[in-house]
Amino acid sequence: FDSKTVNVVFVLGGPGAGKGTQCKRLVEDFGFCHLSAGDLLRAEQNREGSEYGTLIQNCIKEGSLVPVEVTVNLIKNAMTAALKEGRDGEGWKDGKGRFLVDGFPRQMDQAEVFEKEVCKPSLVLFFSTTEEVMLARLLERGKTSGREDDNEESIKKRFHTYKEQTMPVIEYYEKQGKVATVDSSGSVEEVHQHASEAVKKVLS
Ligand code: UP5
Ligand code: MG
Repeated sequence: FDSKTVNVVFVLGGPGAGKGTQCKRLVEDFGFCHLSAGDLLRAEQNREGSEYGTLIQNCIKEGSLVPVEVTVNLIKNAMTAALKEGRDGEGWKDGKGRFLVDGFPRQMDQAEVFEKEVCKPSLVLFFSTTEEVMLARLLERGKTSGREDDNEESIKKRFHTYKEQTMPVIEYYEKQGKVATVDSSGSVEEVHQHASEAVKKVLS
C-alpha cells in the first residue's frame, strides 16, 4: 500500500459508542469505504471452510482480541478488493482510496503491524461516552441484534479489554496529535455533525 494512494482514518471508541452508526453517515458525506474489523471477523467466522471460525467465535463471546495477523489480513484483503473495484467515484475525487477502519487497532501490536504493512492513519476519530450509555445502547440492541456478545456478561468483558488494551492505542496517537475526540453521548445527528467537522479537516 502506498500512502500516496490511500487515506486511512481509524475509528475507535468503546463497545456501543456508535462507531458503526457514525461511519455509515461519514460514508454518505465523504465517500469512504467503511471497513468494520468486527464485521469482517463475523463474516469470516461464518464463511464456509474458514479455519478461524471457532477461534473468532470464542474471542468475540469473551470480548478478547483475535490474533493480530488474522484481523490485519482481513482488512488488507478488503482494502485491496475495494481499490481494485476502483471506487474512484464521487468520494475518491482526490485519487486516494479513503478508508474508515472501524474498531481497529484495538491493541498496540495491531497498530504497529498495520503501520508497517499498510500505512499510518491520517486521523483517529475517537467516539467517547460513558459506560452507562454504552451498556444501555448495547442491551437495547441485544434484544434484536442476534450478536453473541450483546449480553451483560460479554459486554463487561468487552469494557475490560477496551480499557486495558485499546486505551493505550488512543494515548499513543494522542501524543502524535492525531486524535479527534468526539463526545458520542448525544443524538446520532449531533454526534455526526462533530465527527463530520473533524474529518473535513484532514480531507481538505
Ligand atoms: N446508537 C448509536 N449511536 C447512538 C446515539 N447517538 N444515540 C442513541 N443510540 C445510538 O451502536 C450501538 C447501538 O447504539 C446501536 O443499536 C445504535 O443504533 C445505537 P453502534 O454504532 O453499533 O456502535 P459500535 O461502537 O459500532 O458498537 P460495536 O458493538 O460494534 O462495538 P465493538 O467495538 O464492541 O464491536 P466490534 O464489532 O468492533 O468488535 C466485536 C469483537 O470483535 C471484539 O469484542 C473482539 O472480540 C473482536 N475484534 C477483534 O478481535 N479485533 C479487532 O480488531 C476488532 C474486533
Ligand atoms: Mg460496530
